[in-house]
Amino acid sequence: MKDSANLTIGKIFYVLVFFQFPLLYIFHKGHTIPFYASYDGNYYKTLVKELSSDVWEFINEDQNKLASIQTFVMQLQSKNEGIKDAEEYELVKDTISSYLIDTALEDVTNNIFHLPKPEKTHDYPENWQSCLETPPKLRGQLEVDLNQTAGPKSFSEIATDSPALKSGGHWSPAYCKAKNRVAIVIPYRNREIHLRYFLMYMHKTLQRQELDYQIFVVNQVDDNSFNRAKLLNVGFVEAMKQYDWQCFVFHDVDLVLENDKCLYRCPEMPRHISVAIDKFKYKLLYAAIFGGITSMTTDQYIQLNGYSNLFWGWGGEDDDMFNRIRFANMKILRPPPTTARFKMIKHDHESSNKPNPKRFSLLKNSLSRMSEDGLNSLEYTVKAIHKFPTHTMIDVDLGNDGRPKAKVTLQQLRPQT
Ligand code: UD2
Ligand code: MN
Repeated sequence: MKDSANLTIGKIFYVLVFFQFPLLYIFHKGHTIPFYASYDGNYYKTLVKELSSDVWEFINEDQNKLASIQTFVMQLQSKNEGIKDAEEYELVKDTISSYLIDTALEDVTNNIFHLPKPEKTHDYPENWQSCLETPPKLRGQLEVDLNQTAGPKSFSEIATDSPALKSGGHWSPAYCKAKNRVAIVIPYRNREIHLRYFLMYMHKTLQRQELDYQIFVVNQVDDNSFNRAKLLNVGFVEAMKQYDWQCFVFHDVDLVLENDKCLYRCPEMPRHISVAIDKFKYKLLYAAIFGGITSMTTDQYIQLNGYSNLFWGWGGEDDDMFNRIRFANMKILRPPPTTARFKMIKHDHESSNKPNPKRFSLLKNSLSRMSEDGLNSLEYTVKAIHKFPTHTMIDVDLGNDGRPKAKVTLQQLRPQT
């Protein structure tokens, strides 16, 4: 035992000395920041190489951008004497960085997506009293059991429990003007049990929150890999065709809120809502997490050009949205973990939603894709819109031009009734 341990330590040492240390040395050397007493014509190249990989990709992709950065840097140069110290170096780097991000965002603004007019708008009487800031019927911590032997209630039982539901799973308070008109968008394929648990608990909760809300289930009916982010874009556009929503909550079907004091409203900045989940011991997985449940105002979503359409399979689409928000200089808010508590239904990953091997390379160019990959490049075919009593289900074909195929047949993907 002892000998083999020594041998292993020896091997590690060997690897470190002969491979790792020289590499570290070279790597370190290559990144030494040169300080110039005065500028020479090439210094911007060194600076630009120090920028984040997002920005770097962005420059590489667009020769016009490269030319405009050169001009921009020349202007900086003519105004200054030279880079005196590390602090100044960082300052110039930041200036170039924000210049680049601003140019990218200009593209987003130029390509802005135009929404269709909704079929119908809200019709509360003008003189109606607004609902209270703190809805009076909230209960706080709730009993949620996602593992019932008899399974969740049926769709018709759920509808019977909420008699005031209007067609398509729309509800609004009949006694005050809701503070927010909220579309809940669920990316979906073949998870009927999850959907029933979700509806069985969430309708009651959202009603106690006194929201004007509707549940949109966006059902991917083609046989390509699952594309959560593109489904969310489809949900956004299709919901906006129906009603003048102000606020969007993008919601995994397998999460159920355990405390109704966590209000599904849209505050002034994009929000990550699924802060504390039982599966992760009610702790945030990592600081930049933006998966699970998020909310954004209609305007914010348009400004961000929605989600990317290019993430086929599991993972990365949420981090890409995190990057977009960061680039747009928005902040991410989170409700307190004491109320933003969720239970997650236990599940495996579907073979039609395998981890996407391209997610890492896609995430390197979030910034350069932002202005052209999203709402303004969205293409899909709606196959059917079902206005069930408990929810609106939008069957959508996301397209199949060379996209990875799921390893299941279309028949298997159809929801069971
Ligand atoms: C995590 C994120 C999720 C998303 C995903 C990566 C949390 C809590 N969740 O979820 O938001 O970023 O990683 O893509 O951080 N779905 C179906 N049918 C399928 C596959 C997926 O309906 O065949 C829907 C469903 O709404 C599900 C969601 O997509 O909740 C996310 O998929 P998942 O639950 O399999 O992935 P998970 O739990 O790792
Ligand atoms: Mn899940």
